Formats: sequence, structure tokens, C-alpha cells
Amino acid sequence: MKMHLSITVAWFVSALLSLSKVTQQFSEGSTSSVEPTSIYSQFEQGGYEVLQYGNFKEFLDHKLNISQVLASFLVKDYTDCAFKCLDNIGCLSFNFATKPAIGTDQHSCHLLASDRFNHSTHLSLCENSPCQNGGSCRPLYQNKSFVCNCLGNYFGPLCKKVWHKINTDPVCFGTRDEDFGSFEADKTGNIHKIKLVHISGSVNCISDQVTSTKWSCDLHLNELNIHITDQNNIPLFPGRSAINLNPHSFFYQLSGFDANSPEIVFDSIPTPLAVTAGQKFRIWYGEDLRNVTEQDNIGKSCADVYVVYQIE
Ligand SMILES: [Ca+2]
Ligand SMILES: [Ca+2]
Repeated sequence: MKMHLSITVAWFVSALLSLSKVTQQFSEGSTSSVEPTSIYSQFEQGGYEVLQYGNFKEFLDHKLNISQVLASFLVKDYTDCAFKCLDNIGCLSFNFATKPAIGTDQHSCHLLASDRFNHSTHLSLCENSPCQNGGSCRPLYQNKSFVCNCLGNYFGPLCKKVWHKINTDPVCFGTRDEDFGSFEADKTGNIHKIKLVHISGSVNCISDQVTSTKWSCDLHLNELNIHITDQNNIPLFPGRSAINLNPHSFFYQLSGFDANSPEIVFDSIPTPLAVTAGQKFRIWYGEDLRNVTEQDNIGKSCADVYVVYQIE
């Protein structure tokens, strides 16, 4: 008696990446509690790079009795049959003979238009909608994981964390004569990230500027000069270490940000900052805080303040 494997694959085509004229096609596998086997092929088609994926679940010693055979082949091995299925858009499963056909060293491969699950469910790394708060999920078949593309102020691996805006009116700060901006915590908690989102205006540490900046100075385009302090002007973000690097004028570098970044984020906070509702904070231009060469400064910038409370 001839023994068969019934190999089931359910798949569909999704995900178009229009950037750089790259198209990706994914096929997704059938439902199973068993770790499926992944297979993919990559080729050029009409100037596009095409990537096809299938997740296969084997049922040993079993032939799926489906009358609609899409195509039949003699193939070298199981993998060849899987690729034939991948290449056939109607193929949802296949029967593969475990022993070679009589008189040959090749195996029978039948592509099928259905599967043992009636393709009513599909196994996808994104099937259970792991991304929260409206985030979209993109499967990464090669390492059996996924990434979430989060909406709005949500972030984190599952879009569960949220940037929380704590100011109502824009917080504006000048560059000289103690012209700091003020905001206050809207609830009690531990802040472990804070970001400033630029709304309007510009600041500079020289009056004859060539380039206006949101957070710094014409002469320091790769640096920032913004400091968040408490009411006693004790620097909190980026904190003491940045100031110690440049005790003269309080310019500092922040990885990933520069003088004209749309927003700046302080997230390397060694200890979360415990705050109480109503506690007041200040945003300073560094030269104004330090009282050094501030009389030639010009401008004013306005920002929104977002934080992540640790309880979220
Ligand atoms: Ca100055
Ligand atoms: Ca000052």
C-alpha cells in the first residue's frame, strides 16, 4: 500500500510595500497547535522582488481525500512539492507520496484546492491581533515573530504604552533673562520617559544666525541646549551628566536628535522620576539657565510635553 503525507497549507497574498518598487507577497499557513514548518521562495517578477511564504503542517501516513486536484507532479522530495504548492495560487494543501512511484526515483505530488481545515481558519503570527490600541501587525516569518506599527502616541512591542500629554497650553521658553517655560505634572506617578514636541518658534545663541533651530544654536547644530528642571532649577533631563560634559554653556549631545529634530526624547532615565500631581517643572534654554553669553541670544520656542508614567 502506498503511504502518503498530507501536507496542508493555507495561504493568501498580502502586504504591498510600494516604496522603492518592492512588492512582497506572503502566504500564511493553516491552523495548527503544532509548530509548522516554514518555507519560502524569492524571485524576480516584472521588476519586483517577490517573497512567498508558506507554513506547512504534516499529517504522516494520511492522504487527504479531496477530489479537486489542481495539478500533479513527480518531484524529487517533499520540499519540491511544497514549492509547487507555493507557486500555485489556488493550492491550499498537497498530498505527497512517501515512497517513489514505481519504476522511478521520484515521488507523486498532488496539489489540492482545499485542506483538512476547509481553510476556514488561517494560522498567522498576527491572527490573534497582538497589537493593541489600533496598531497594525506585520508577521516576520523568518524568525517567527511579528512587529506592531502603532498609532498616534502608542508605542512599545504591543502598542500598549502611551505617550501622555501633560500640558494644556503650549510651553514656551525664551533664550535669555530667565525666560523659562513652565508645566506641571497632571497626576501622581513615576515618569520614566519624557519628550518635547516642537510646535512653533526658534531659538539661537547668537543674534546673527544663519540657521534657525528648534532646540539649540546655529553654532551647535548637532547639539541641544534644552534642560528640564524642577522649580529650584535643579536639572532633571537630560540631567547632571550632560551638564558636567559642558559646564560652560550646557550644550550636550543626545543620540538620535539634533538642533532641529521635530521632537526630543529623554528615555535613558536611570531612576524613574517620582512626581505628584501639580508638581511644577521648567524648560530652560541652557545658556539662560547657566547665565552665560545669554545677552546675544534670540528667539523663543514652544513645545508640548509628553510623559510615560510607569504605571501605564
Ligand atoms: Ca549666547
Ligand atoms: Ca539667565
